[in-house]
Amino acid sequence: MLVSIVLPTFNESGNILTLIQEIKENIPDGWDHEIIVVDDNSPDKTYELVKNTYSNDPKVVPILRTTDRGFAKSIRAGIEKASGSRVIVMDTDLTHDPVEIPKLLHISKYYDIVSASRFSAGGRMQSIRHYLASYSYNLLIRLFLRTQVQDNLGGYYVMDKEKLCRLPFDLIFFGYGEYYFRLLHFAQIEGFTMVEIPAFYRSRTSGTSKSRFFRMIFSYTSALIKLKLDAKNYRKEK
Ligand SMILES: Nc1nc2c(ncn2[C@@H]2O[C@H](COP(=O)(O)OP(=O)(O)OP(=O)(O)O)[C@@H](O)[C@H]2O)c(=O)[nH]1
Ligand SMILES: [Mg+2]
Repeated sequence: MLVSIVLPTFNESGNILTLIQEIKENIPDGWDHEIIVVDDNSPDKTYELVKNTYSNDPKVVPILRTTDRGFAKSIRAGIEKASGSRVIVMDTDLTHDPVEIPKLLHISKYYDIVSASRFSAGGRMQSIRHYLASYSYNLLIRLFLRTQVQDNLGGYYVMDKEKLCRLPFDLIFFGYGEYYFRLLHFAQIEGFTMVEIPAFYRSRTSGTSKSRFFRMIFSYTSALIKLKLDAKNYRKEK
């Protein structure tokens, strides 16, 4: 079986090689892999670094995007390129630990989406401040969308590729981390099965964060409201 791991990068030259190495060490027996790095023309030359380091490894596939920069759009480009029966998506700042990959893949035999969650029992985050902020905002998402999922912003998951491609990409893959609650919401409408496994999210140690707290609160909240409307129209059209 082939798993495609999609890695969106922007200025992650200090993290990406370590991450690829850690991913390779955690691919379980019985699985083949491809690692798709989708870089948005990072000024720190992340794309060139990956391309040159892995020029002899066909399992590492760097993609360079030069227009329409964006986190969710990069993930979409990676998914569209993926040829595995499973797709794993993870951040590249080493917050998402590849040690979860064997568990994710194992459980993906039984569920359409398996999400690595900070908030299910046993899940944690290195940064308490970040944990509390995300936890509180997740309560709002859960109230609003009535989702059973505890971590709607984690963005570390595995999905069955064929099921994933049934989702309305144009209504999901834009903006930033809020794309993940859109994905989960449409997956719920489709009746896909999902489960969370507890995970520990590490703190970034190299490079800088691209997210801005107040901008995020504003854009995520408007995304929540718009999602309700989009999802209603989507249900009607089906
Ligand atoms: N391709 C691409 N990747 C991006 C873009 N913005 C962020 N990323 C990547 O998306 C992941 C998440 O970005 P972060 O800056 O860590 O944002 P965050 O996880 O919300 O914030 P932290 O609390 O700092 O971890 C990282 O792997 C980034 O390199 C973008 O515009 N394009
Ligand atoms: Mg991060």
